[in-house]
Amino acid sequence: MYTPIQPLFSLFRRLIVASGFISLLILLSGCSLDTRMSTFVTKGPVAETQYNLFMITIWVTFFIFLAVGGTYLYVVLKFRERPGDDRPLPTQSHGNPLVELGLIGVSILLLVIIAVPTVQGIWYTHDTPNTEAAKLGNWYNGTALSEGEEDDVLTIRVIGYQWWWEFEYPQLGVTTANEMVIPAGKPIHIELRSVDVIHSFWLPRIAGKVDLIPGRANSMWIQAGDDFDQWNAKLEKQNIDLAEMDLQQDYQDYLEDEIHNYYYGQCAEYCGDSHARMLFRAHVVGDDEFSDWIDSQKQGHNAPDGKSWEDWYAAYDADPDLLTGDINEGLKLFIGRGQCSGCHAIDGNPRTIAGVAGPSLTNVGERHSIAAGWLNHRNEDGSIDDDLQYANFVKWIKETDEVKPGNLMWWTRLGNGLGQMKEPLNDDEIHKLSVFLQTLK
Ligand code: HEC
Ligand SMILES: [Cu+2]
Repeated sequence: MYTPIQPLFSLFRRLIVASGFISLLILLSGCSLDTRMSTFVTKGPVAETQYNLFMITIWVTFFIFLAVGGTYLYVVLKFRERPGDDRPLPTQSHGNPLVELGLIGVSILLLVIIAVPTVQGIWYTHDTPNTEAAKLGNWYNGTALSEGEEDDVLTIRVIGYQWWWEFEYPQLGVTTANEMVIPAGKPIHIELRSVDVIHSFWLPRIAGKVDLIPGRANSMWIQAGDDFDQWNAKLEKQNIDLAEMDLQQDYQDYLEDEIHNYYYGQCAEYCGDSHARMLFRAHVVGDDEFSDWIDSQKQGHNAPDGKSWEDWYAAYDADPDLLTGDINEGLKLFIGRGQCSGCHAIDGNPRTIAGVAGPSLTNVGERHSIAAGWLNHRNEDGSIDDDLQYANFVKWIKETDEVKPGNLMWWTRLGNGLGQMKEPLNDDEIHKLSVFLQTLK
């Protein structure tokens, strides 16, 4: 006997096969969760808390999916009409207090299961922990710490610009751009500001995103890797015989092997033309390396040829033509015809601006990328590929507008952007500027 239901069933069957296939594809495409911007392989307590909450939610919703979908499938298959079937329609009923109250009860229970860790997670990720070990005075061993800030945790002020990032370390008096250097295993307080539009700070492996909103001070905290107590607590849970171990040494090994690394971040809120090219990096290092980096950053740069800045500028003011060689020529272009120093600070050099029209170029030769992470010159082993770095500087100065469409080094209201130059920089000048920039380390 033909019923109009039958074609529906064969459609249904085909749909099941197709969706099974698609699910398999999705599963396979997700095989590698361990990518550099994965939120599944977390490196630190904030990201871990967020990951755990995500998994709890996934399991609860998966359970609901199975329960509802399973019941549905069971009923549809079991009570479907078969050929030659002449069972009468079952008695129709409506309303069953027991079932309805039961379902309400189960729904509330499931929501509570999600709500409790959510609220706990919100509390935990809101306030930067100020543990004894995290206090600046207890681990920072360089010379830059301001007085009276020994008991504070490290603060980094992150300022969003279209389409790059500024990182200020107010307690240590250092400013850098696009690549932040942070110590492993320490909570770090992050202040988020924006000078133009809304951006969003996102370092997937270390912490979820928080927006930078103009006229508003947002904050969050991040931490790369566990601190000693967190690490220790995890070992205890695994019932490892701690007496056998040199705990301090093993903790240091854990930081070095698993946490010290180069992490990839990204602006996660659409902010205009080059939003997709507004990346950043976090270089996670040990206490000593961090302290050395701060000191070198603070010291800034010397003049070329081992001169003091006083001598170099005296020579420059007397007769710039006597300062020869690519590096001198590059610096002359930087403060002269190129107008670079009108937008870029290089700490140490007294005639670069202290303003912030563009990223600080102090130690730009040490960064593993330029143009806010868009042009990379980092080797697998963490060193810098010098040839590539040179090529990237050339490319950036020469084709600024093509590398990052709309960027403010090219198009600027100040009228001194590279796109407004009457006579554009020629290849020889770009070569000299690039050689000079490479010496900034
Ligand atoms: C009108 C201001 C302005 C001028 C003039 C200017 N820049 Fe820039 N510069 C910027 C801005 C803004 C950025 C960030 C662009 C971006 O990533 O969106 C930048 C980025 C850079 C970067 C990449 C830094 C990093 O770490 O990502 C380098 C290198 C650089 N400029 C070099 C130069 C040189 C060399 C000159 C002179 C020939 C110059 N700039 C002139 C504003 C300026
Ligand atoms: Cu953006």
